[in-house]
Amino acid sequence: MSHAHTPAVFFLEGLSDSLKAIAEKVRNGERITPEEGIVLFEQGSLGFLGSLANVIRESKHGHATYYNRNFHIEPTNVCVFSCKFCSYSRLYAHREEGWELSIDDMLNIVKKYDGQPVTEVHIVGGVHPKMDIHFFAELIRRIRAHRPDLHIKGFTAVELEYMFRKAKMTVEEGMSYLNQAGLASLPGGGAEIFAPEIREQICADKVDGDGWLNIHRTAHQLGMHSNATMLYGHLEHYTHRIDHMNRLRQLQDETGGFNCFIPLKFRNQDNEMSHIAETSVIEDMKMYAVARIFMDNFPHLKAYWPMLGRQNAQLTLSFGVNDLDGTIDDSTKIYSMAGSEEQNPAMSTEELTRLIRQAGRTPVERDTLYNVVERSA
Ligand code: V47
Ligand code: SF4
Repeated sequence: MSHAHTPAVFFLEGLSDSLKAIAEKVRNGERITPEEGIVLFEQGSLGFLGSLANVIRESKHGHATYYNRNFHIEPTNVCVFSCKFCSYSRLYAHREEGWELSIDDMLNIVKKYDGQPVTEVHIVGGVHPKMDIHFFAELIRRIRAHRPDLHIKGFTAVELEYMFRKAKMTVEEGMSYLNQAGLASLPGGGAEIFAPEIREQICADKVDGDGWLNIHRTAHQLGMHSNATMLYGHLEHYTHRIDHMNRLRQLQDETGGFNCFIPLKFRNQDNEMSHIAETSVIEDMKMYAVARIFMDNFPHLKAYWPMLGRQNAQLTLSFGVNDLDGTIDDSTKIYSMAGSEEQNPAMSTEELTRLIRQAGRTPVERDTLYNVVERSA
């Protein structure tokens, strides 16, 4: 008997009743509860989780694996906050190691891509006490005037909360001001772990979980889209991961404004949490799979390859991931400083698409909003 569109049942043999019940729900396209999410983390084998995640991935996207031609701008590495996992934060105390770019400097970066087929600029950096909302609105207006077709995705909720507070603007006022200047989407950073008992230990002084969610809610209400991340593999327990994903799932039910979820593996080099061992590749793949199973209303699951390295990124494509982000220019320093696999996180489109094909998937170029980009050869 063949089931072309249902998962093979061989992996159900020998499973606990609760895992069988979860597999049945997934097969019927039903949502799993937070308690079931924890059971998956605690009891699900790598093979079981991968099979379930893959069923969902293929029913949503088939073999399509998205990538994006983008580049990053980091306006500064100076930061008023002191997240313990961040290899940047100490730089505020060592200002001589810090940099800050002027609007002209940043426009020159944009101009380097004139005539090149990039569709997105991703702007994200530290939280500099002197770079205010008007500075960034001007930057956005100048980028838009120079290259109107470029989608401007910028500023984590952490940067935004600080900008709005300094300018004495409400979240609504600040967000619509930047949106009118030309900010089109928000990246997913700064989410870390929402649960206060963990957040207080790893990034006590920046925006809290509710504040992060409220900034994304407000952006969605203005018609903007955004991403969401989760920093895992440090002090948190499975319950905190599920709580984090559950809060995102609830907001997504409310607004539908999230494009993708990006689990970020904690990397331990050169920061105040270096004593914490990094998670294994097996744990990483389980994380992606559970995310794909739990986050049923998130269209896309992204693996950020500069953090994982090329080979592990390839592996995620069998554990629910359908997006490998972009072909990023080498200006992305935050990750190489934290000890990520890729000291030079730039990959040509040819290399990225080859990697996707080698994993048995089909590369598809997308824009920020996941419209397929057709190019004549
Ligand atoms: O919020 C900082 C993380 C994030 C470390 O939306 C670390 O498309 C691991 O969110 N180990 C910022 N992670 C980056 C980010 C992002 C990246 C790519 C694409 C998108 C998107 C968003 O980087 C921070 C923090 O969670 N981070 N230090 C570290 N040692
Ligand atoms: Fe600053 Fe972001 Fe690093 Fe935290 S993670 S210290 S907010 S740059």
